[in-house]
Amino acid sequence: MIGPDIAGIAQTLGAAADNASAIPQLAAEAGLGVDAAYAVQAALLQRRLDRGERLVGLKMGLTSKAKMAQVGVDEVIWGRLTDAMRVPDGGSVDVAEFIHPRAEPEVAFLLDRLPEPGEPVGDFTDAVRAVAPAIELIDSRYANFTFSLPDVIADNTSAAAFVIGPWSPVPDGLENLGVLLEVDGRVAQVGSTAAILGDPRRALDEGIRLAGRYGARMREGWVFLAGAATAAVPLRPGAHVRVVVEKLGTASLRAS
Ligand code: OOG
Ligand code: MG
Repeated sequence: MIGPDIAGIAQTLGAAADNASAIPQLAAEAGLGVDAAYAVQAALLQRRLDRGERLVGLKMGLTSKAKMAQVGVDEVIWGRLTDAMRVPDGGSVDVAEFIHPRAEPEVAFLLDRLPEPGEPVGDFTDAVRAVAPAIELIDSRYANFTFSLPDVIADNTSAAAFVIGPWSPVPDGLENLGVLLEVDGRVAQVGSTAAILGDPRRALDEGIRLAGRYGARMREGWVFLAGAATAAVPLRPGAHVRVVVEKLGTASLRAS
């Protein structure tokens, strides 16, 4: 049997991102299952590496009920982050470079020594050097931000850009810190790090386990986004977005 055209699908999704132009969902028609969707994601990463980008980390998706409900997919997923996706804290993004970007509040981990795949993270403070408030910009390449599980995996879990605030040592009570997402000084979303799998540390265990299944290993010095604590909000031109995480401080970006 001839399988789905992994390279062709990666090309279609990569071009949609490059041109900021939405495409129809494709997994059902192409017969793309979850394993093949991760193969598309790997091919999309290779496309970025071929043009000189560097792999700098990994992100989790749909680790909170609020996110699962917003997009109608209820499985934890993971994607790849490259240096070209990073926006400096307080920096700006041009919304015209995206299709229908949304911002969401996250916590980021700076990875240190990680266990072998299949091993649980024993001591979190050995595995994680520092923690930071973060903003993820997601931008599904599918029309109307509507997709199935394999569609969103193939689309590198809607990853588009990310901002990392100041790093702090792992604080006490990481499992339940207040999270705010503000747009133009107004609170748009309120949540807690507890929304992230009950404890964002669990997202790291899940990331090691899920990515390990596909031979992806995280490395010292990488960034890890644990997944949004609340639903995402549309990013409009001119907006100033700020994420506040209790004990960790803020991360912000401006949209032009
Ligand atoms: C999928 C990506 C989800 C998160 O933090 O839950 C994600 C999407 O919502 O388009 O990044
Ligand atoms: Mg996210």
